[in-house]
Amino acid sequence: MEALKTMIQDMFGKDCSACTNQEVYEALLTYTKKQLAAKGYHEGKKKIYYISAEFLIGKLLSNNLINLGIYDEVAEFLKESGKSLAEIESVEPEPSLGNGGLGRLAACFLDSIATLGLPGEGIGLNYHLGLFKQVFENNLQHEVPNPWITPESWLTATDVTYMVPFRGFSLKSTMYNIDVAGYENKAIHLRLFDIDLADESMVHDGIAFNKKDILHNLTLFLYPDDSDEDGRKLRVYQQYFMVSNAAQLILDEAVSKGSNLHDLADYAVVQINDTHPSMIIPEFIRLLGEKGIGFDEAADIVSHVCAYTNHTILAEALEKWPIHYLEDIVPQLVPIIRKLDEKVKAKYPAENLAIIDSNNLVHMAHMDIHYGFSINGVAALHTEILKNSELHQFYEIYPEKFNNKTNGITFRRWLMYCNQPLAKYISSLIGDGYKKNADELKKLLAFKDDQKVLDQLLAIKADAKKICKDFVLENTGVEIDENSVFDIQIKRLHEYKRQQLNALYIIYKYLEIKGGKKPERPITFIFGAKAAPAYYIAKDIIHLLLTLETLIQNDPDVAPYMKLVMVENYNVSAAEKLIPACDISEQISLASKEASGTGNMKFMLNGAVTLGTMDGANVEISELVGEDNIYIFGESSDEIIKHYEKADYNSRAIYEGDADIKKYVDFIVSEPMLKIGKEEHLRNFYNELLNKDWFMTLLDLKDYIKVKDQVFADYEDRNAWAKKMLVNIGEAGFFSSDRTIEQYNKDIWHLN
Ligand code: 9GP
Repeated sequence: MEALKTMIQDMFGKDCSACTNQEVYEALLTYTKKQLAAKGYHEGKKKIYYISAEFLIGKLLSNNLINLGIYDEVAEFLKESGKSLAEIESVEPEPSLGNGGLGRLAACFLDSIATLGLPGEGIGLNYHLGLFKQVFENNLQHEVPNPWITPESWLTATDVTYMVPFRGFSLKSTMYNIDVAGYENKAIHLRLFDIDLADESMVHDGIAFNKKDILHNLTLFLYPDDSDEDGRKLRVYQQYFMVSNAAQLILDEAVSKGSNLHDLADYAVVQINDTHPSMIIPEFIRLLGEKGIGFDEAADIVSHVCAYTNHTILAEALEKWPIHYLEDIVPQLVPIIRKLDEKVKAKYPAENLAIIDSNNLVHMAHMDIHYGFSINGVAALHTEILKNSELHQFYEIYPEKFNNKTNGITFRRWLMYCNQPLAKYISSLIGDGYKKNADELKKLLAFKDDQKVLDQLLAIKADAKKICKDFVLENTGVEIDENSVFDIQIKRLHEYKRQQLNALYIIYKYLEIKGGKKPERPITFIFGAKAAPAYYIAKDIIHLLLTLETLIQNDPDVAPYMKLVMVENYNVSAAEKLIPACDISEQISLASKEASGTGNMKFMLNGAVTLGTMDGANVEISELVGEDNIYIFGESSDEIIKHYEKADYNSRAIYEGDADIKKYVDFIVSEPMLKIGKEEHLRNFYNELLNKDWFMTLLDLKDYIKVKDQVFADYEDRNAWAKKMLVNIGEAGFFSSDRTIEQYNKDIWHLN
C-alpha cells in the first residue's frame, strides 16, 4: 500500500487520515485505474463486441478492488488510517447507464469475459443523465435527471472520434473507456460513445427537454420518453449513433490487426443485445461498400459476424420502425435495408418473414434473424417459446441458427462483494475454488445435515437483515423489524412481472389481520421498482403500493404484524443491500412472459427461497433445487399461451365468480384507500384489472395466496428452512455468468 500512500500525499499534500472521504475516494479511483491499466487488456486476433443500449455496471470501486485481489488490503490500510471503505464507497455515484435485467446482464457478461481472459469489448452510449432518478411525492413516482459523471470518474476520454452522418448534418463522436477488471485477470474495455456538445442545461421540469435538438440532446438520457414521434425518432438517432460508431471502430480494429475486411469474421463477432443495435447490419454493409466491397459479399460477410440475442417476447424489444423515420434520419441505410428485404422476399415471400412489412414497418428482429448467424434466447423455456411460437416461422427455415444461453450473474459482485460474510463462510467450508469454478458450490450440499452450518447460515442471514434494516430506514424513513420475514420483489415495474399480484396478497393479509388473525411472525414486504415515465398503468401500480404502505403504517391494528416498504430509486447499490437479506424471493411473472430473470439467481445464491411461477429461469432453478426447495404456483406457460390464442381470459368473470377475489380487488377503491391515495390512479388500476388484466393477475391469485401462506408456515421450521437455503446456495453454481459466457464462446463466438 506504499504506492497508494504516496499517491494520496502527492494528490492532497496530507496523509490518508487527514483526508476527507471524497479525497480518499478520488485517490483510490486514480490508484485503481492505474493498477488496471498496468495489468493490461485481453487482446487476440478475434474479438467479441457486445453492443448494448444498456450497461448497468453499478459502482465500480469495490468491485475493481475485489477483481484486482486487493480489497482486503485496501480495507485494512484505510482502517489503520481511521477510514472505512464502506463509507468511502458511499461517495461514489452509481453510473446510470442501464434500466434493468438487460443492462445488468451486459455488465455481468463483461466481468466474465474479462475473467475468462477473452478478447472483448462492450460498446454503448455515455448517457449523461442516465435513466431517470425516481422520487416519490404524494405516493406518486416523479422523474428527475440522474447525473452521475463527476470530474473524477471511471471514464477515460480517448482520442478516438468518428463522424456519424444523419440527414442534413453529421455528428462527431468521442469515445470514452471504462475498464472492466477480470477477476485475478486482465481487463477489457467498455467503450462509451458520446457527443461533445451534450447540454444538460436544456432539461427542465423533471426530465423534459427539446427532443428535436439532436445536436445537444443525443446522449442525455437512456430510453428517452417515446410516447410521441419526436421521442421515438430520438431513439432512432441514438441507436444509429451507437452502431455507426461501433461499426467504424470494429472495422478499424480489424484492419489494424491485418484484416482485409473480406475476412472480417476472423477478427470480429458482434453480439446484438436485443434489437436496439440492429442497424449495425446495414451500417456494416454501407461501410464495407465505401471500402469497395459489393452488396452481396458485404451482406454475406455481415451474416458471419453478427449474432442476435432476444431478451423478451414482449413487443417492446421486437422494435419496428416506420421506414419513413429511417428516411428522415438515416436515408443512407434505406436502400440497403430495402435490398436486404428484397433478397428475403425473393426466397421467402410470407409476410411474417419480411423485414419491411406491408405497413412499411421495418422489423429489426427479422433483419437480425435473416442476416445474423445465431439467434439465442436467455433461458431454456424462453428459447423453446421463441422456437415454438413467437419466432416459429423463422425456426422453420433456420433451425440451425437457434440456440439457448441461459443467463447468469457474476459471483464476484453478487456474492463476494455484496455478501462478504457468506462468501467467507463458504470459503471456510469448501475453499476458494468456487470463486473461479462456480460448480464447486455443490460441495456445500455435503453439509445439508450439519447443524452448525445450518445455524451459521441463519446467523449470517440475520446479520444481513440488520444491515438491510439500516439501509431501508435511510432510504424510506421506515423502521422495519429485523426479526420479521423479508419478502422481496425488486425489478422493473411491469404488469407482466405482476407486482399487483403481490399487492393483492398484501390486501388479503391486511384484511386477515384486521379480522383478528395474526401471522406467526411479522412480515416485511419490500419492493423496489421504477416505472417507465409514460407507462401509466405501471405508475398506477406504484401508487397502489405506496398507498398501501401508508395505510398499513398508519394502522395500529396491523402495523406491528406487517409492513410494506417501497425503496425509492431502486438501483444496483440498493440491490446489493437487499438481496443478502432476503428470505423469500418473489418471481411471480405470468408464465411465458419473463424471458429469464436474473434477480432470481442473485437471491438464490444468497440463500433466499424462490416463490415463483414456472417462468423464465425459475424453471431451471426448480429443476436444480427440487420441489422441496422452491415454491411454485400458477398456470403453466403452455396454458397461458393457449389463453392468449383462444382469447378466453376474462378477469371480470373471475372477479364476479369469487367473493374473496372481489373483496380484495374492491379494496383498491375502498374508503380507507381513497382517503390516502388519489382516486384517479386507484380507480384506473381497478378498472384495468376488471376490464382487461392483460397479464392475468386474477387467474393465479388464489393459488398464489395458498402457496405463499404455506411459505410463511414453513418458514417457522427454522432448521428445515436453513436446509432449503443451503440447497439453493449449493445449486446456484450453474447460474454463474462465467458458465454462460463459456457457452457463448463455445457455441457462437469461437474465440481462442
Ligand atoms: O425481461 C428480460 C429478463 O427476463 C432477462 O433476464 C433480461 C436479461 O436477459 O432481459 C430482460 N429484457 C429486457 O430488459 C428487454 O428485453
